[in-house]
Amino acid sequence: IFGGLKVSPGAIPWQVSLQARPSQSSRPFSHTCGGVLIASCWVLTAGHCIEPNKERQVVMGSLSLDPDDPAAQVLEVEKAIRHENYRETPSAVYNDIALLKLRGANGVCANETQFVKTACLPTGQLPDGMECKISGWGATEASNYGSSHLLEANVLLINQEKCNERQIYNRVLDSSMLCAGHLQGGVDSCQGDSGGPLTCKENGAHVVYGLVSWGDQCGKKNKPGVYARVTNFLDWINSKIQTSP
Ligand code: 4AZ
Repeated sequence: IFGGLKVSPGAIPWQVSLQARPSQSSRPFSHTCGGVLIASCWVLTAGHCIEPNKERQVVMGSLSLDPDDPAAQVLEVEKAIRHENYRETPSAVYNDIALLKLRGANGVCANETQFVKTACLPTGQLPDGMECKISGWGATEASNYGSSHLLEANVLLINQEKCNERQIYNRVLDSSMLCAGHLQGGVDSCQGDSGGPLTCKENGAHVVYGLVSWGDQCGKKNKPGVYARVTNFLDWINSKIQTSP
């Protein structure tokens, strides 16, 4: 997160760290992306966070990602489901969404605590200009290597036609994306935040309105962050969760 502040314990309890290592290796898992807990056994993340031939785990409840943190919960990923129409081109990433099914017993995976809770799914579009929140352990204005403490920042929802103007993203955005940030620059998501939450308040509930997806670098003027537009994928999410054995 560029231009962020440290998150207080329990303030963003749906934030997870998606960690990966090559399959069949005994190497330690390392943070690769963010994610959002939406049910005890389900995490939303970005499609581009799902590389093949990886073993994955998620860590939640810990701001420092220290596995010895007594509040940390570490869960194995049983299955990763990337959107069928996920597509990467040199100019954009389309349908950049995936679901992770966690391994558990009897429908229980993550345990709800003060530090681990689910975010709600949105029910409709929210207004341009609304203030929402992003968070992650990704790169900062001070370090390309990311932050050891979870950071957050406030961003504004940006009108889609405005964000598609020539001096911004020049017509590459489609309905699977939304822009949020500050057109003057300075506050933004960045590499390593991908898949993590853009949450907004809808009728008093925290809803995951976007997932960190891409952008032209980080924190630049007229280059706001681009997020997967979760309202575009509600049927997809519900169908995958319902039909998963
Ligand atoms: C990335 O490289 C990335 N400023 C993520 C988010 C943004 C830019 C790049 C948005 O994963």
